[in-house]
This record gives sequence, structure tokens and C-alpha cells, in this order.
Amino acid sequence: MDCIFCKIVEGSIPSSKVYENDSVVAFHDIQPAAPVHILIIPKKHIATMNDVAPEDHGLIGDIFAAARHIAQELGIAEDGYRLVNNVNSHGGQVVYHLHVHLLGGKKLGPLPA
Ligand code: IU
Repeated sequence: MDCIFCKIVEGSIPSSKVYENDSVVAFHDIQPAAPVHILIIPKKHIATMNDVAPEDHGLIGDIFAAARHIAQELGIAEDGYRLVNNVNSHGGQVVYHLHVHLLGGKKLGPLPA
């Protein structure tokens, strides 16, 4: 399967990793939209939130737990941050391997319509 985020998980293409455990990997977005912009992904290939099966529900918890941990580590937890998951075309999804954007490091504007 030709998935760039699977290659990041495998380590066959480089990334700037900030966190990894048995189920998830987190790394800096190559085109940051905020002073802190991390992508948190499951190691398992799941294309979109629409493809999350009941047996994957633990992975969703793992992604949010990782986000909380990373925000704490980066010192942005108290000021706050935003978690975003884009789904399919109307959601603006570009990479079809499930990922949550962790955005922070400044006061973010309102959500775009
Ligand atoms: P989206 O939710 O699918 O729209 O976001 C994909 C993100 O992946 C986007 O912010 C890209 O800058 C980011 N990204 C990356 O960090 N490294 C890559 O090799 C590729 C995309 I391709």
C-alpha cells in the first residue's frame, strides 16, 4: 500500500517524531499552521474516521491520550490547544491515513466554516 504515513510509521521515510508508543506515532507537520502543529496517527492503517471499526475504538482513545501527553510535554496544555480531524473531501482531508492535528502555541482563531 502506498501510504506516506505508513512509511513514516515504518521509518522508511524520515519525520520529526515527538512521541511514539505501541499504537501511535506523533510528528511535526511539514507545513505548520500554528507555532505547534503535531500530527498524531495510529500505527495501523485506517484511511478515515469513517473507517474506524469497533475494534479500533481503543486506538482513538490512544490518540487522544497521546495528544494530552504531548501538549503537557510541550508546555501548551494550560493555555490550551485544538485537536482537529479532517474527514474526506468536504472536511479537507488530504492524507488518507487517519490523523489528528494538535494545534497550539498561540490563541487560535474561530473555526473556519
Ligand atoms: P489533512 O487533515 O489530510 O488535510 O492534513 C494532512 C497534513 O499532513 C497536512 O497538514 C500536511 O502538511 C501534512 N503532511 C506532513 O506533515 N507530511 C507529509 O509528508 C505530508 C503531509 I504528504
